[in-house]
Amino acid sequence: MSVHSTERITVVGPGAMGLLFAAAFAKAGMGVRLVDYRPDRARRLSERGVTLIEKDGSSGTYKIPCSAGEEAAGSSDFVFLAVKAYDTEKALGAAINALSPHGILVSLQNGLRHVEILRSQLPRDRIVFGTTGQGATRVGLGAVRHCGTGETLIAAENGTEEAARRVVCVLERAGVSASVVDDLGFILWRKLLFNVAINPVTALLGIRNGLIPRVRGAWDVAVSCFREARDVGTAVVGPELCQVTEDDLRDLCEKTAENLSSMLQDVRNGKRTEIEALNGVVVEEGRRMGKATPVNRVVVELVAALEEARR
Ligand code: KPL
Repeated sequence: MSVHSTERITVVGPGAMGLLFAAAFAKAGMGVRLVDYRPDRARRLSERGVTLIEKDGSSGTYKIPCSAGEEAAGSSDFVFLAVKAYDTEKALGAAINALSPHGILVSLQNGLRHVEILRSQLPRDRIVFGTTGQGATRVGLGAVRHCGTGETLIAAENGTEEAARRVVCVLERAGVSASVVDDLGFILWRKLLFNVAINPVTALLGIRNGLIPRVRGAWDVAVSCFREARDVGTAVVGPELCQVTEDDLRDLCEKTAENLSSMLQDVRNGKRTEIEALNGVVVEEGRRMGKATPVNRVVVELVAALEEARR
């Protein structure tokens, strides 16, 4: 299927992932703009452009118009929502505002709860959900380092098959390889298993993803979080989640070895983390399903304490 070369894309949120995708679209010559809720930062980003440092160390700077939202109104065939799970509600107005009448909202966010929030505001066939294992580290205002390539999966559900295929085409034109899969619950949980293992351990120890499998204590805690989450997830989405193994976790740590996880970046930048949307959700769902999650519970407490101590 071909994607029309004039498709217009908006990326909401100039964090590491938003910058990575926006720069990839711009590099491929696609029409992309950024939305940032802070007008002062939006102006500076427009002036400076977005710098993408590739895995081989080469870099390019791309001029990408960035605004607080108003100029993007009604203009976009695809709006990529690239904000933290806890900012979903806050960013949704700007995202919906940027959509053209038949535009598609795309969310590759971490966690589970954003699904219901987005579905409460837009018809199901206007939203495409997915997950991405891309590793991106923000290295200053408007600058991002591409630190690894985990898989990007796009869910096609009843009514979104065509939209999902179009999203994959757009991503692939930008050099992001992606596949369509048919089980949203499965891929969200699969990604959650990786996030609950990698993110808090890297944030608490201050290490890159690649060190986790090489440091015994780090690996043990990561695997405990992973196993508890898989136990809960299996009860929620079904036994196929057992196919996700510790080898897959190790593989993602290796593919994103040089990355600073999003949670470690948040801690270092004194920002709120996604701990509640990740390990916190595993604890909540565990309670609901009658499954014990002691390690995830401790990890939630520790990351919350770290956030508080750094404030
Ligand atoms: O999703 C990520 C994150 O940091 O939030 C991974 C895939 C773990 C990459 O660091």
